[in-house]
Amino acid sequence: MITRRRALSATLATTGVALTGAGLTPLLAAHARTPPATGPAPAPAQALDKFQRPMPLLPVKRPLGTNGKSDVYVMTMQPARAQILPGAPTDVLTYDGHFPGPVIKARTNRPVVIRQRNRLTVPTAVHLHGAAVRPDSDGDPMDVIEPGEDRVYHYPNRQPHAPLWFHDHAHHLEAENVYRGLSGCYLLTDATERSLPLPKGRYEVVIALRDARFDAQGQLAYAMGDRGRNTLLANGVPYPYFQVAARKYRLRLLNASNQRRFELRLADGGPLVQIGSDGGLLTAPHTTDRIALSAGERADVIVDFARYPVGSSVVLTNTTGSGPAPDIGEVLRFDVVRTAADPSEIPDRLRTLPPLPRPDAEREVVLRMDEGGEHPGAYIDEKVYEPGRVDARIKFNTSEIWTVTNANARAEHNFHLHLVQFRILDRAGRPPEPGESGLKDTVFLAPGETVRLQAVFDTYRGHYLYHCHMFEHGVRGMMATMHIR
Ligand SMILES: [Cu+2]
Repeated sequence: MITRRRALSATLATTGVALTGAGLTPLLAAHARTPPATGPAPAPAQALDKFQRPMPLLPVKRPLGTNGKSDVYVMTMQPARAQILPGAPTDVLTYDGHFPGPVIKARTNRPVVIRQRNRLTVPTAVHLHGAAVRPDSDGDPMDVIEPGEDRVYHYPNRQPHAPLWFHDHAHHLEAENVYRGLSGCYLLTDATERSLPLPKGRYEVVIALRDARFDAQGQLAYAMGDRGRNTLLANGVPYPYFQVAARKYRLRLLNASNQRRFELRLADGGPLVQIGSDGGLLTAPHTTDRIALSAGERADVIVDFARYPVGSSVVLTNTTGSGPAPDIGEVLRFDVVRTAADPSEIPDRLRTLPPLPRPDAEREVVLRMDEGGEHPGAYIDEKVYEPGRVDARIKFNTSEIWTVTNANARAEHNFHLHLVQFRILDRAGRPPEPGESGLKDTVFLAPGETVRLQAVFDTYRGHYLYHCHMFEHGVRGMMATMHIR
């Protein structure tokens, strides 16, 4: 570990990134080939004509083969140029050349093995968000793949179906690495999910949402904590349209933004039926007019476009977050272009969840960051993340209740536990909303808010992270380590 850490420190030194969270000075990493901004001022997002390009379907990655009982993949992290804006292509960092990355489809109890080849100029670490994996496959921030090296990650998939996603987690580099493109979806399915008559095939669509800021040359502009990322992308395209049939669709939504939270609605206030969240299906469908997604969260939503006449459109809107409404108020447009048979149904009961055991321990976690200042510190329990320091000691095969508080008056946070899917017991003293009553791995915390959650630590022992999933808060220090033993 010391050797790796020394190696990473050396790399970080050459890229101009300091190793301490509080005094972190973000400088352009070696891979950032963004030319100096000598042209006209960056075009505001509203200058982009909306709904001009189709939303692409994300490519599904095929396994190279099977190794006994595992699906074996080889994936290459490589620079690429993506046609995101009209005009010049944008330099991005990718898994396999795709922006955003490809989708991996996995099955419960069928392991996946991925050889990740780092052909970038920066260290990387791949974290499968929401998965229970051994520590050496969890993408620990200090356990990096150096440029030019390969690393094999083992994903046992011994957990129920869930919409997982993978992204970079290299210490102090993850925020910029993910921003430049290092994220992808990983859909884990099982017999429970497959037995349901939900929309499938072409009527099940992954939509990865995020924000970005582009400079005058059409390059991704990165600055820590930038609140000016006002261009919204769906599957890598700004403000696309998506042609649908007048029938039910299952939308697998991911918020892959560094910091931005979305509150998604149909422009006509039409119903959204939420059937799942981070850890898979809810126990029962929940009809709402609003889906809130903080950075890293997922939602599984049915929209019935049979409500709309063929030839009409409905815009998916966003009603929260920083930025001018013309930029951030609309996400994509659904165009209803044809009729189609619809044998799909939304069952009244989707799954059962095991009752929570009696807790063995309780602990409190406080998230806080400095509000204001050029390089605000960010803390868990008033401490900046220190690799190797154990902040929470947990007995294997026990269950704990964590009371997590956002101690800020203005800043939003969220909270992500590696390794486990947890249940939310209450939010601000009230039972969780139906949309967050299932299995979760990331939970939003409004300023001043407290959430109590319960997790069972019965899969793997070792060191795992817990942190704010607003990447730039994590980079500034809002991360900690739990040791399960
Ligand atoms: Cu935060």
